[in-house]
Amino acid sequence: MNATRSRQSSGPAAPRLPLWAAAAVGLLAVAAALASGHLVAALIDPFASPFLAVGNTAIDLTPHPVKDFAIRTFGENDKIVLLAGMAFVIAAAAALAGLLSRRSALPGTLLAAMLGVLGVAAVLTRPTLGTIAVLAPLTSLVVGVLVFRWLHRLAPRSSAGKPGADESQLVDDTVDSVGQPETRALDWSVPGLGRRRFLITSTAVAAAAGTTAMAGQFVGGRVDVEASRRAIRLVPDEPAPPIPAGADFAEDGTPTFITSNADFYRVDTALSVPRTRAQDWRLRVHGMVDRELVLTYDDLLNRPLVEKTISLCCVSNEVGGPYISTTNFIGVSLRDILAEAGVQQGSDQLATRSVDGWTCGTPVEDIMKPDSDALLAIGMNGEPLPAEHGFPVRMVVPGLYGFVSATKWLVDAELTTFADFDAYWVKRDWARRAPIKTMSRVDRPKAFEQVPAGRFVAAGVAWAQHKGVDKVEVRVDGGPWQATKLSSEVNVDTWRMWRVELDLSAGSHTLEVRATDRTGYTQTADRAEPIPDGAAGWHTIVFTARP
Ligand SMILES: Nc1nc2c(c(=O)[nH]1)N[C@H]1C(S)=C(S)[C@@H](COP(=O)(O)O)O[C@H]1N2
Ligand SMILES: [Mo]
Repeated sequence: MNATRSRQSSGPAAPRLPLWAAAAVGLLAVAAALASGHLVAALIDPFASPFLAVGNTAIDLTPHPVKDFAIRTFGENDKIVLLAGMAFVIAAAAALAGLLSRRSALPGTLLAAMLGVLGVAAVLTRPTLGTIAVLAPLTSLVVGVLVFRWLHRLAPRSSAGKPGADESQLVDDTVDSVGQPETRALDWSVPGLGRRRFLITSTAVAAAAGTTAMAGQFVGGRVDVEASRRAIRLVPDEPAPPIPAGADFAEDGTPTFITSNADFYRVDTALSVPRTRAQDWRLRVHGMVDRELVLTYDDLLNRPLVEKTISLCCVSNEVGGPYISTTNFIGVSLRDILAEAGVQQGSDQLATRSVDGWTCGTPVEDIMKPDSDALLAIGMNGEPLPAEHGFPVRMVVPGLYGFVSATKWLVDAELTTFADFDAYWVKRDWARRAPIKTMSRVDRPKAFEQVPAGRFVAAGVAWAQHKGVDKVEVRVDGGPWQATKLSSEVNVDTWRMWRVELDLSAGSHTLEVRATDRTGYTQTADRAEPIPDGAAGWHTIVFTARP
């Protein structure tokens, strides 16, 4: 058998795999490799799945302008785009590995092994994966190499230089022990048989890979987060005041005042949403404290539950961007918890960590001030947090951008100093401290929209969390600033809507908006990029009024 194979690959007229078969061998081997690694990962730690580990490493290594571009361009689909892109690159590499191996299985074997080593490296460098997690990419490596060599051996071959070289032929060394190897290997008398056999085997490998990957998904999902969520009833001891009538101008084109959980914007670095059941959740509060605390979900439920209406927004929002939403957060006072732990003199930063390793640094003073509404939040709009928004527990601190305040899937809180610890985005050149900037946005008209000339209602939203929106003004074509009507104020930590009636002549127009907050500050025209501490400038819309 071995003799036969070595003669095939080293002989001067070694037959070649047809292109389609070579590509298929590569693709199937890699599919089998990823699927088996995914299943093993599901048994150890779903994040060890080689595909996900490579993706997560790619996200962490991505320079921020690219990440910014991805968020801007693909929005909340950025992860799907990344996964699809990875799938495409991996498939192309797999097919290439096959094509390079039309004569000998060696190049493909080496490439498969290299992919495996890449997976091992990705898992080893994930901050939250234990060493045992390398079993997943190692499984991929071994399965990938074995399946590659096995299919390569079964694949039909054409003789090099023979006319009609794409006619597949039989090289069936699995029966070598029965027949005579030399003649079987060069037996061209049964065209089609090898091809059929290869197709059947390939289909079986594809089906097995699919089933294995699905089994991995199923087993990995065995932590039934949805069941855990459904079992929780949240009844705040101190409900938020009802939202007054006239809190939004949704009929004029603004968002609704409260964002539904399904529509709430989502920004995070997690390729797959972490799954921790409420009953398994623990939060350790430690560092510069008088006494360390370990809290369970029940501990939180046994505290006074408050409900606060808060607008959360993302620092990577461009001027006019969509990454702001408003909800009724339910949670417990973070100030009370830190007070119980006893924050020591000199600690100015609360470093928090999510179960997937993401970190965040929040000024202690923002949490500890007397009227603080900083929360360990467990609910949104009456429901337990949706998995994508941090179930079971996240942090919320009104007035600060999410990246310095809103840790989802929270598991660790350490009192420290800004001198001693840099969080995830700070290491990537974003600001250490990032209060939300006073901002306004035009929602109607949309950029380049065609609207009827004459009377037209423009509308939008403004926010200045923790300060309050005092007024919003617009101007058309660089004319005088004119006042707009504001919606009923809910509280200073939420957005406010504006609307204004314009009289438009036919033609092209520019509409600009600016907000003034309760400190008396008015937004200026000076543009700033989102990095390092939030975008600034007037949202400006160009549109057309048609007669
Ligand atoms: N674990 C974790 N928490 C996180 C992030 C993250 O990447 N990982 N992103 C933060 C950022 S940048 C923002 S703007 C908010 C967004 O919260 P949301 O997705 O619920 O709207 O979550 C914050 N919390
Ligand atoms: Mo953000």
